[in-house]
Amino acid sequence: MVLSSKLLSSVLLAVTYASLSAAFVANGVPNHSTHRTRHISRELKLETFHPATTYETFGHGLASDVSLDSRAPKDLNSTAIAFVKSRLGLEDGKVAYRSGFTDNNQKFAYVRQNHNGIPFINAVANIAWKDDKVVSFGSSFVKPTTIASSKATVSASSLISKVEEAFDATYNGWPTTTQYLVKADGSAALVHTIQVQNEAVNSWFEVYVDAHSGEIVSVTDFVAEATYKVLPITKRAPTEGLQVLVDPQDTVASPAGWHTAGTTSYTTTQGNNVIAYKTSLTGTTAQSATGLVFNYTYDDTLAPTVTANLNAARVNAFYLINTVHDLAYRYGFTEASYNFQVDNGSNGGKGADPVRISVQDSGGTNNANFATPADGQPGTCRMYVWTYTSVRRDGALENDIVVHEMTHGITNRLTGGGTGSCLQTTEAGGMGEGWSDALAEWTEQKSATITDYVLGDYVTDDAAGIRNYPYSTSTTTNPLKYSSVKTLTEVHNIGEVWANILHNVYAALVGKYGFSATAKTNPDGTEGNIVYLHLFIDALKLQPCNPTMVTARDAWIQADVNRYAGANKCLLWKAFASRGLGTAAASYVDSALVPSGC
Ligand SMILES: *[C@@H]1O[C@H](CO)[C@@H](O)[C@H](O)[C@H]1NC(C)=O
Ligand SMILES: *[C@@H]1O[C@H](CO)[C@@H](O)[C@H](O)[C@H]1NC(C)=O
Ligand SMILES: *[C@@H]1O[C@H](CO)[C@@H](O)[C@H](O)[C@H]1NC(C)=O
Ligand SMILES: *[C@H]1O[C@H](CO)[C@@H](O)[C@H](O)[C@H]1NC(C)=O
Ligand SMILES: [Zn+2]
Repeated sequence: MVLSSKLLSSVLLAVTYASLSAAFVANGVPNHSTHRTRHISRELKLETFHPATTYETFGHGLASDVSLDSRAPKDLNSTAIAFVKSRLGLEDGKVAYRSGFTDNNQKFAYVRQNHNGIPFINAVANIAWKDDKVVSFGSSFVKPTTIASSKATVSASSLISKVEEAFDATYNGWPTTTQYLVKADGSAALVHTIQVQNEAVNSWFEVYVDAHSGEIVSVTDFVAEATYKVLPITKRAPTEGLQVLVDPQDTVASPAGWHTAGTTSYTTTQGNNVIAYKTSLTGTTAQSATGLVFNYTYDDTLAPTVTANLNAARVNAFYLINTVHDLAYRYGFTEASYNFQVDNGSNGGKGADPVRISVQDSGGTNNANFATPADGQPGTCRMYVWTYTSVRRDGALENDIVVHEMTHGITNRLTGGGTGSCLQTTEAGGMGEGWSDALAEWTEQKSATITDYVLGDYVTDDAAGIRNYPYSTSTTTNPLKYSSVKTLTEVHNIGEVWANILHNVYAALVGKYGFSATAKTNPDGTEGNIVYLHLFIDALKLQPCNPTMVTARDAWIQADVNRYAGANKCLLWKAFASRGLGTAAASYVDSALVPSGC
């Protein structure tokens, strides 16, 4: 017979049963400890829910005066059930034993919540004993607000084809089961579990379908997550520290993930959007462990070419090009608008054109470049090693350089309809350099604070970076104006004028509307950095072939009319005019004028 401390159980009950409301979505942001959003496809997004877990540890073991049941469990099954019933104050039949094992002087048991003989999928508990004393107890048991009838009204077999279609996968024959699933609203649904797989894209799901309504309610994704040790895109250089990122892919932009192109899956730095290699296209980096783990440590005291560093460089380049692919996709650089993908599904545009990024390319030093042929032919990016330091530095490890290069692909494809031939004049080519710096700057922002921006400072080991002035809202720090172009001939120098104008547009928008930290994957917000990137991408599509700063400015103003009903007209004009691109600007003569009414 199990004796429990009434006081202790009621405290535990309060903790355990209060968890459901605390676990709800706060301020529209799903709680990471209980929720996970899974984008299955562009059409299907599931919010999966796991009730909050309480966990207690008891040092050398629960004292026998707290619970007699902490003593030697001979039969794990009945002892575990008795302990949980006692601990949580539950009636008979509410706890079902699942499994357990003994390891020397330790024992482990795993139980599930139960109702009418049907176990719960996501309300579970685990108990551990050492020397036959309970040493820990974890529980996600809940008190559901409502419990569906335990007798299914829709059969599992009648739901299989619906699940296959929704998940683009095939039922794998594993026997279906019927269980309870606690939902985020606190109710317990009766669900059928149906397993589907798609070998081609390496997907394998257990899908939970309501056994009364037939609605798909949740899913377990069995496939290991992809893991990359990289320099996160908001950082600039390895001095800020590489990090292990898990599943950074955005499956709205890359529905099959980053390692599947059409019907072919890879375990290397190759996929639908990019192939990162050295010397030849087969010179990719393989996963360092199964399950798409790319865990290579970069040691910047060693040459870039040592094996681990080369692998880290290819992984970083792969990660960055994919990340820019995904974020640009969210803002409208899609298959139909001539992006870079092997397989473009049925979304228009031409396929067979991923970005090929050649890391530590032997064709040069101290630079990088990006060749953009028309839609349907791969873009080719070459990253070089930089020789300014005694241990040489790798451009693929300075994020702003890789993002700068990838942006050439975006601007060349979006201007003039995917031909890759519409940024050819000196001025348009210069603006191409400017957009590339501006997008690199955008990706590295972390807050609404506007700071001056320098790029290329790691590879050159020079705080001033590779441009003549930092991008700045201060005319003292950066004196460049539209009229500066008159005396400039080199495209990067001209680009600095444009990038600095865009820096001022960015500052004005973020100053007015604030900053979204989730802008890379959520383009729906009203924050300034989101508005900026929408106008940036929209204007590229609107502007003429071989634009000038004047016509590109007009495209921004038009993009704002199209997307925001002109809400930012005066803000934009003022920002452009502050650097000489006012209404009367022409032939590299500045104008500070703004339209009447501004
Ligand atoms: C998330 O849920 C846990 C468990 O209920 C709770 O402790 C935590 O405060 C929640 N976090 C947020 C940000 O709401
Ligand atoms: C646990 O014990 C109960 C009651 O004896 C039994 O019905 C059940 O099958 C056992 N479960 C396992 C997993 O051994
Ligand atoms: C990555 O590798 C290091 C050893 O180099 C190891 O300590 C770490 O656990 C690994 N991380 C992952 C996520 O594989
Ligand atoms: C997209 O790319 C695929 C693969 O190259 C091709 O089969 C398809 O015809 C292309 N166009 C459309 C509209 O999907
Ligand atoms: Zn460039």
